[in-house]
Amino acid sequence: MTNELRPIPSDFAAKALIDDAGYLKMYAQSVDNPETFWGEQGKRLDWMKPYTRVKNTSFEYPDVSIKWYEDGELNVSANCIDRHLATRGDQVAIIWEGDDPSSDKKITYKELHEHVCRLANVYKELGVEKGDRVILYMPMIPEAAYAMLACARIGAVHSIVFGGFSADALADRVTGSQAKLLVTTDEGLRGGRSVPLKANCDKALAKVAHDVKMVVVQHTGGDIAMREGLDFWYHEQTQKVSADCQPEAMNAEDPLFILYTSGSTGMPKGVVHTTGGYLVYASMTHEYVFDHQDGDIYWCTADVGWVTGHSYIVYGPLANGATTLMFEGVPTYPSPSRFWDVCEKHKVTVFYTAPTAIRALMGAGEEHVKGADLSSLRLLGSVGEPINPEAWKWYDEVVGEGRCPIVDTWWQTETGGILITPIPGATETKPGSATRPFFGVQPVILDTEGVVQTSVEAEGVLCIKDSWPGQMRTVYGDHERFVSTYFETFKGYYFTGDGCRRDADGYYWITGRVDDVINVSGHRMGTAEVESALVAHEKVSEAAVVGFPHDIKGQGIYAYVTLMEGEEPSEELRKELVTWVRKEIGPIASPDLIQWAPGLPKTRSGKIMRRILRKIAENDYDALGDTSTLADPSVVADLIEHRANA
Ligand code: 6R9
Repeated sequence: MTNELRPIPSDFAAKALIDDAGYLKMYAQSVDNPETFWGEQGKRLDWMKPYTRVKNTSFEYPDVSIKWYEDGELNVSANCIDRHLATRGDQVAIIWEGDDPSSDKKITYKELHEHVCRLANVYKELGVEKGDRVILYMPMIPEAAYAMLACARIGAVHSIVFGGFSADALADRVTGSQAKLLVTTDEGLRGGRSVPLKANCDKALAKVAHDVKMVVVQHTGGDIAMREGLDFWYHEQTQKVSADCQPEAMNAEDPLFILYTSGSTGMPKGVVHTTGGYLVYASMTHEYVFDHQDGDIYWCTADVGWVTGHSYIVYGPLANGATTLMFEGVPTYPSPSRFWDVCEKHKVTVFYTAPTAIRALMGAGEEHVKGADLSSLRLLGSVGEPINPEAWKWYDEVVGEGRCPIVDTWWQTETGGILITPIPGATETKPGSATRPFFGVQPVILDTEGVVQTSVEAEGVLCIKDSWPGQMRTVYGDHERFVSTYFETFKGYYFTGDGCRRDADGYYWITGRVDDVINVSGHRMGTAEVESALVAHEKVSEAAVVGFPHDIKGQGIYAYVTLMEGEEPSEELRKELVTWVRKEIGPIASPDLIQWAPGLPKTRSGKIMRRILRKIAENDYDALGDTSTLADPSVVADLIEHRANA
């Protein structure tokens, strides 16, 4: 890892929002006097009823409680749309670029207002009320943003299920949230292939006990079944209602959305974000991290099914009156030039993507970048997993032509917005480091015993001391799980689940998860989830899943499978299990490698020793460590001998 500081490109620095002295001054204010600092920042939004109390938070186990702006009232959709109408009504709010390079459209703030109001009125007609949950199962089309904002407008709580998740995973989330309504499309389109979203919804609802209505956007025109009296076409219903809908006054602490994410144990948990603090934080981070200025064409390539899409495609940019680009397709269709062609076509100025995409495009060759005119670009961002220095340098030199700062932004579904990141006009960067904390964020490194590391250079687990406004408030329906997952291990701190190193300059380097969560192409996957999908198959007796280094995906999924008595391993069964996991969870959970394991290394008390399984998957046999506590040490030799290979 290189330690050399990269200076801020001078043309960028000359026009940037703040410089290093500005950052240091604001950072000091933010931690010395959070009440005043966040009280001021709250004013970036329009409030229907002003707040008088800014911060009321405690990380003290077990009485964890997080409230920001708690007596204020506001509406998120009014802040993302209505307040811009007077000054930016005819400015483009959303640029949509379809999967097919010949399809695109532009939606102004005025048009956005009408679309969102109409859909909000449709929701109301279908019986959706303040506080009700609405599930969105959508491709990357503008209607996905309308559907989110329409929920916010009437105070309904949206929960987006990524379009790549299976019908079974969707059913779990519909039941878990007791949603009244599902919003979807006939089909999605990705890389020229259609994705049967409505058909998946039909399959999912067959497993759901309560009645759920559907609003269906006609996107591809594909053939689908509509249930009489329960399924409604978006284009028909929105024409029947008024184009105006008064935004509901919401308390700052009313929930805005639920987003399911994988954890180290059990099934995915519903992360709950609320209204006021979340939007203040999404707006502020979008402005400072992306140096947002009038005239920017901002493109975040994430999917709205992930938190990055929530905070940095929709809520942050629109709260700031930005022009945000939404892309339906994939980086490699119709060719590996697609990202760069889109940058040229729409004159993108700020580009935010994931290391996995950078590595894949780097592998495709420089010529795909060189063919496009990227002179509009001025800032590049990265998110989702640690970016390896080689990919960082390629991004810097080949895409950014040495002219664009790179912001490597570390954050999580739980944090609502970016916590550790360079501020592009202020922070000199180092390839592979997320650098310094954002305003109000106090990172702390602890050793595994929970001792705070006070020296500048330190390594351990990453925790955060004290709250920031964008923080999640609870796990939907299970506050105890929230408290025990994030606040029990290291008392008094928010535990991130990530390992981290702090160097002599005080820069933070995220080293990856320290729990049983793996990061596949920037997507979080709980090993427990994949294991429980595998053991649900009738021929599987036991399964243990770990991550292993993968050139493009960052981590791949390695599964050790023990079969039921009498079952024989075969290539056919291997394929069957992969298909099975795709059906249970979705393609992103497909095991890359399956090893048939007659036995798994266990302690005498029956606990699977994952440390050993990880080392075997990583091909790192010298570091197996102590195996003497195993109930049967001979299983290790067998596993090593039969290690699976790609
Ligand atoms: C925003 C998002 C969160 C986990 C997180 C960490 C990893 C995200 C990173 C990064 C190193 C970065 N992660 N950004 N690791 N450098 N810049 O990705 O949320 O899907 O919840 O994942 O992703 O391990 O804990 P989420």
